[in-house]
Amino acid sequence: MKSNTDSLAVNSLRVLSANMITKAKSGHPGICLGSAPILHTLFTRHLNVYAKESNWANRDRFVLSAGHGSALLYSLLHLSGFNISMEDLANFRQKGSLTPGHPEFGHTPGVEVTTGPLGQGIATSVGFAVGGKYLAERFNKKDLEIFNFKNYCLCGDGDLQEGLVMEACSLAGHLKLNNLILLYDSNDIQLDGPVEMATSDNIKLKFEAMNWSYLKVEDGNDIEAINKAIIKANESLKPTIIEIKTIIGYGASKAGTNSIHGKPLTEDELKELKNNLDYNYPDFTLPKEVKDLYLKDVYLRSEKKYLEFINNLDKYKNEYPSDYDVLKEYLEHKLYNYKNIPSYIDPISTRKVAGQVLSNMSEINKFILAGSADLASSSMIKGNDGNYGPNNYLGRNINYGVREHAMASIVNGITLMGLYGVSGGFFVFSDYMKDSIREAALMGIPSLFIFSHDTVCVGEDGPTHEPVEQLAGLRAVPNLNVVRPSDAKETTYAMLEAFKDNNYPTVITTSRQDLPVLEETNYEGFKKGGYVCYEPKTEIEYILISCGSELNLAIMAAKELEKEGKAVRVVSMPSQFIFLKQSKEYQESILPKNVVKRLAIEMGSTQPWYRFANNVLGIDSFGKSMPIKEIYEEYGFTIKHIKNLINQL
Ligand SMILES: Cc1ncc(C[n+]2csc(CCOP(=O)(O)OP(=O)(O)O)c2C)c(N)n1
Ligand SMILES: [Mg+2]
Repeated sequence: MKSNTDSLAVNSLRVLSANMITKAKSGHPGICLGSAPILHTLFTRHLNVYAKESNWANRDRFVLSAGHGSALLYSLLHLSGFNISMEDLANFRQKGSLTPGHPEFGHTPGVEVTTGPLGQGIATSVGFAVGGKYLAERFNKKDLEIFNFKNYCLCGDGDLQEGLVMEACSLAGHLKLNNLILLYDSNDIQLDGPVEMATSDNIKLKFEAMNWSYLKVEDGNDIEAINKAIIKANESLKPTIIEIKTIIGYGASKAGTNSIHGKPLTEDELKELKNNLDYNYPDFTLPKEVKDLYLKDVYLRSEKKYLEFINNLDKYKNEYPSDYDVLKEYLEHKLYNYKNIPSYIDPISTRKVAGQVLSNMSEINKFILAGSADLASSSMIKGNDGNYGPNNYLGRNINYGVREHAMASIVNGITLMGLYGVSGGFFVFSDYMKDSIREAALMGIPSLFIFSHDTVCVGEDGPTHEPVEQLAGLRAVPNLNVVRPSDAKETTYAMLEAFKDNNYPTVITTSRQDLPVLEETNYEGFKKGGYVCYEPKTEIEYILISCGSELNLAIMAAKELEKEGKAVRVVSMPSQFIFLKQSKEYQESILPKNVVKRLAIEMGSTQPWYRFANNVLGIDSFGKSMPIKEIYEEYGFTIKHIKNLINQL
């Protein structure tokens, strides 16, 4: 039953969040005031999050997709015992604080996903739900459940307008992910004004059409009704959206209007808020009964769940020792020793190699969940053990359908679960996935995005299908490893490196066409991002830098030039990101300052190469539809043209 303490707690959350925002002189009070009762109900009555062991594997996940409500999330985490002090709350949005403008994974304890770009939180939650179902199916026994956590996500009107969300929720409904509950803060207002100016969707019909359950709570201050809806949602066989009607900025004088969305309350408005809520505690303090309530109903209630989990692990160890060994691999995030990787001699496309290596790795590593955006047979990226779905949550191939953006966010969710998320698609369509890839880089998680058809050599399909500027764009993303392997060997190395516990995501691009397996490529060099793969017999005068399908061309050109008396070193640079992490001495040894006659060669935008070479043979226009045979000539990627360019230096 709702108690006076519940009301007091909700108002404490409201006033504390509003105070944080006013003190910071920036933030979003509207959602904090409006949705405080929703999250109070969730945290105190449902969510199992144990601050002392904040990463325990069976915790419920809560994601604030409406990341602009960060002040409310931090207040809740503080009350729930996470290591966020009242001083941290008072430092909201300040330089170096634990409480940045939007929630940042890995920065603030209890934050499960970096949110702020609307829609990302929901789509990543779908990835959590996918991972949760897989883990439950793999490990749970009839009499002993190890994984039964739920994934809750709070979203606003804006989240639901994002195309990404429609992709992700459509897939979640199809997969019957009933461990996913979306709490929709439905206040009919967004940044620019009333929601009706931009949408007239019927959310109920929309979600039901996607195979979701829909529940509605008419009064967002009615804790009992919210509680009942969450209980009901937990019984559904489908994912559930609970639309909860709230008033943006509840309690403030500008409540119900968009002017409260993102503008701090003035000191006078704060006073008014406290009056309206009949709340009389000093700023940045919390009533003792509220603290006690959270201690009892969040911390201690969750502690019980945690201890139950630990106890279950013990039982599992005794009763199912061989399964326990696998469980331990998951819990300890074991790094695998892949011994069954094929080796290659004959020319082969690197997309094929990536697919084969992935499949071999997946035989050993049971935690790889891979899938393509309806391009498994083209990108060659496919998970093992059949298709993932309601009849087989152990299947590790996820048919994402043509939903690239959601695929990338779901890969992030899977990866955040401690599993290995891998996606496949056409490189040109990486643009659709860009913000999700950026999120992975920002969070510093080892998501793996593999893209085939990496240059204009796609050929007949023409410019719509031919990436040109994508390498430049992705290489500009901080903390993202973009790898463009040149042959089967480097592709294998790229895969092996991507499955380490890196604190960055990896993009691997692969070729559509067959490429020779090069004598000159090697793992030790590859690990440095750039290395000498061909060295002339006399003192070097020129350097060719290349990667991907063009490396072989560079080596052949260097060999011919050598015959003509020109000493040309060839540097294979599959990853600029890794190369730039090496010591200055190493970089200098590969690209000595005194050798200024350099040419970089890549079938893509010239832009990324000018930091390494003054001259670049690239492609700065869109591609063209034509058979592959004519492409090399068309764009000047021939030994003859490279020789001419070198001769002009
Ligand atoms: C992808 C993206 N586009 C735009 C924004 C900027 N933005 C933040 S909140 C918001 C309004 C969202 O409306 P709603 O979800 O209804 O939030 P409310 O105003 O109810 O708090 C916008 C446009 C963003 N954070 N992410
Ligand atoms: Mg809204």
